[in-house]
Amino acid sequence: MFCFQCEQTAGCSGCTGAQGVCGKKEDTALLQDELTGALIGLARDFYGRDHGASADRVIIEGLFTTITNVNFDSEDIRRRIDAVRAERSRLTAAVAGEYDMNRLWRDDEDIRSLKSLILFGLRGMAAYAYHALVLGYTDGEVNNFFYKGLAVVGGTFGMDELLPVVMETGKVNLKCMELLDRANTETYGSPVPVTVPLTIEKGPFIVISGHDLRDLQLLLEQTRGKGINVYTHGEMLPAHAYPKLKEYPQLKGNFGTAWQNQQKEFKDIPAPVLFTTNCLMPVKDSYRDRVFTTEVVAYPDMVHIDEEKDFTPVIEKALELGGYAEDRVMTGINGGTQVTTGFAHGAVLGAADKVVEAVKSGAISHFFLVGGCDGAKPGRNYYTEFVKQAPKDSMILTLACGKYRFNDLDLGSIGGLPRIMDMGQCNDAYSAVRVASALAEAFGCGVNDLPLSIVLSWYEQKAVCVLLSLLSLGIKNIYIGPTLPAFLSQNVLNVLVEQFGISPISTPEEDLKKILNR
Ligand code: SF4
Ligand code: SF3
Repeated sequence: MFCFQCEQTAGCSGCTGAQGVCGKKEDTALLQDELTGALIGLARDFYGRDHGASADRVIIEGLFTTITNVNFDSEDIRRRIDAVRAERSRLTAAVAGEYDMNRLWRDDEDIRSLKSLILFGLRGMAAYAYHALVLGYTDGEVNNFFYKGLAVVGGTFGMDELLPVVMETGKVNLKCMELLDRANTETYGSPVPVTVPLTIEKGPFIVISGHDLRDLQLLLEQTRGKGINVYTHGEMLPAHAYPKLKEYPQLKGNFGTAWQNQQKEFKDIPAPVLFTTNCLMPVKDSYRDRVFTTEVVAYPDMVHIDEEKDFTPVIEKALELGGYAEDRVMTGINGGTQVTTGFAHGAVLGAADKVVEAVKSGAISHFFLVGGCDGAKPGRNYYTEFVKQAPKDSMILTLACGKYRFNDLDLGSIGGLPRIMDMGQCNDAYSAVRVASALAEAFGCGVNDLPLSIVLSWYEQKAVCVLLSLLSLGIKNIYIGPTLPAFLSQNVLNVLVEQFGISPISTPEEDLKKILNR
């Protein structure tokens, strides 16, 4: 096997051998390559031609399946490969062959680097397109681009031809995040700031993890009046802010911290855990009888909830396990007992006058967007330290699961606004873009001229597409860590440094000094 798509890749260069660092086994990795090669074949057939909604869905699901920590189930991936082939032969006599991913992995390193940016970006974007799709929202431009992007990955192109497609991936992903924002806010209302307790009340409960709001809503419907409480985990936390979700009284709070702590936090948990997306880690024996998956998430021998969305097995498990006997006060990484969320574009722009006034009066000196994925590497303390050391008159905007490093800190407020504002999931980077553009407009300058710095943490492929979206907007001087992607070749990195001023993180002290003296 060869895989280097995520931040924890072996030796910062690539996972090979019998198993990846994430626990993905070689046979699963090879099947994921086969699935991707089959998708490229389908895309080559249909790029620029009429393709129906079912082909779109096969592509979106197939790409989503191969994101890090989503699907460990070879059987399931085999079924998906069959589905791609069936779709192809249903639509046409296959014109182009399937693609052998080894050609990509063995390609010239600059070509491989640019194609990887496109492919991994498409995988991240597919997850967002999927969440929008299940709420009934699709976009022709977004769907068409999956075909174009995949066809390009399977084609023969030089650096000059690939670079614009890399940027286009970012541009189209912005559109896709906007689509998902519309799907989420039109379905569940515009997020409002809320305080979310970390205490787990006594009695039966269910923990739901991942990004899919629709799964949460269906679960809340089915647990109505059953005496079962529901707690979010990981990227599901921002769901508390959506008016139509927060009105369910049994949606009580948030369990645990970011994904990489799950094997510790789920040990002997007296409740089932439902995974709607990444990040699922290899399941330990201490809780393997209580892990449920749905959507494209799968793990061998775990109960999978199919498209009918009958959550009865999860509900029965919650009743059987019974939860804690007494309320249990839990804390975040820094000892806080509650967190806040809901500062999406609607809420922040609703307070735009206050924000602009605070900047003009000098009460706010700087905005930092510190967010992205969390992960297990020790270097990620950087983000906690960065936020702690940021000047007291600066605001911290955050999003995605990286926020668990510091979201339980009480850093006070400025002009009635809390200094840490959680904008939501990784896809809510769209909110950050909206807020940045509105500020730029209010101050009559460009986004790069704002007192705003972006400090990203990355782990998997959604972070790749979000980064490409920010670059496609011309946003410069982004800091990225904890390490640079293994799939950036030196030449491609040079382009990103020259054109966009991308920097790897160093130490919080040094980076803050650089940023504030700029
Ligand atoms: Fe390795 Fe990451 Fe690929 Fe898993 S997803 S095999 S950890 S590079
Ligand atoms: Fe986290 Fe897996 Fe990326 Fe949506 S849940 S951000 S790592």
